[in-house]
Amino acid sequence: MNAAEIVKGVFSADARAIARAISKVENAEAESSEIMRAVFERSGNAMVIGITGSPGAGKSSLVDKLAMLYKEKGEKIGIIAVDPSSPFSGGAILGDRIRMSALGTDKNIFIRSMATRGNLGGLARATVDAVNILDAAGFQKVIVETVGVGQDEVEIVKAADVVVVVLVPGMGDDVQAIKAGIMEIGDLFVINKADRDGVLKTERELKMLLELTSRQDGWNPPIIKTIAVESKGIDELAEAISKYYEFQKKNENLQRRSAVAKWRLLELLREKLLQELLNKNGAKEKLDQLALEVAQKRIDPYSAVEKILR
Ligand SMILES: Nc1nc2c(ncn2[C@@H]2O[C@H](COP(=O)(O)OP(=O)(O)OP(=O)(O)O)[C@@H](O)[C@H]2O)c(=O)[nH]1
Ligand SMILES: [Mg+2]
Repeated sequence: MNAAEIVKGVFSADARAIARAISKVENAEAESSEIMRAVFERSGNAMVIGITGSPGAGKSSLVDKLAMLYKEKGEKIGIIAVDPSSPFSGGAILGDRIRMSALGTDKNIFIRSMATRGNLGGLARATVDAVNILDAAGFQKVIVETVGVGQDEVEIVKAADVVVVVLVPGMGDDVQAIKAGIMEIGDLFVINKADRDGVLKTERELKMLLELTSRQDGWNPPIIKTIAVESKGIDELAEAISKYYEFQKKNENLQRRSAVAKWRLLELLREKLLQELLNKNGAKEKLDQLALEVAQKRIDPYSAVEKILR
C-alpha cells in the first residue's frame, strides 16, 4: 500500500489501512507526512478522551466498560493504549488482554497499543497522530489510556478533549498521582475500586485538593465513584464526560488548543531536525564513534555533540 492507498483506506475506515497508517507514523517513515496532511483536513470530529492514573488503578477496565457503553449506542470507538514500558513487545501484553475481552473482535472497535520504537523518541507525537488517524477514519470516540507517569504521558493526555484521572481508595496512590503532576490536568476524577475501604476518605482528600486550585475556565471537576469490574458508575462517568465535552466546546479554549499545537510542532521539529542531522553522510558512524570515546572518557558529551553539529 502506498501513502495514497493508505489514506483512501483510512477514510473508508478499513482496519488494515488504519493499522498501516499508525505504523507509518509510529516508525516516522517518509510517507507519514503525506498521510498526516490528508488526515489533518478530515480530523476534528471525534471526542477524544484521555484516561490516566497510577498503574493498576483500573484504567483498562474502565476503558473496556466505556467502550461497551458507546458501542451499544451504535458508535465506533478507537482505543489507544500507550505502553512505554514494553518497547520490545510493542505493548502486546496489554493489547492482547483487551483483545481477549468481549470487545476485541468487534469491527466497530479498533484497539492499538503504542510503545517506544527507534531511538529518536517520538512516542507522544506518534500517539497524537494515531488519534488523528482514528478521528479522520470516522470513529466518534477515541479513548487514549496512559499510565500517568512521565512528561510524555502528561502531554499525550493533555491533547485530549476530556481528561479523566483515575484514582483508587488509599492515600498512597493519591500522593503518587499528585507527584506525577496529573492532578492539574484532570477535567474529571474517578475513584475506581469503590468496593474497597477508604472511598469516602479519598473523596474528602480529593475534594480538599480540588478546592485549593481554581481553573481559569471556571469548571469544577466532578468526582465519580466507579467499580469497573462490576460495571458500576459507568453511566455516570459517560455522562460527566459528555458534560465536560459540551462545556469546553461552548467555551472554545483557543489557548489550550494552541498550547497543544505548539507542543506538537516542537516535538515534530525536534524529531525532524534530529533525523535530518543523523541522515547526513557518515553522521551515524560518527555518533557511534563518539559514543565509544565518551564511554572511554576520552571526550565529554558536550564537546562530542559540538563535533556532531559541526
Ligand atoms: N476490586 C476491584 N478491582 C478492580 C476494579 N477495577 C479494576 N480492578 C482490577 O484491578 C486490576 C488492574 O486493572 P486494570 O484495568 O488492568 O488497571 P490499569 O490501570 O489499566 O493497569 P495498567 O494499565 O497496568 O496501569 C485488575 O485485576 C482488575 O480486575 C474495581 O472497581 N474493583
Ligand atoms: Mg491498563
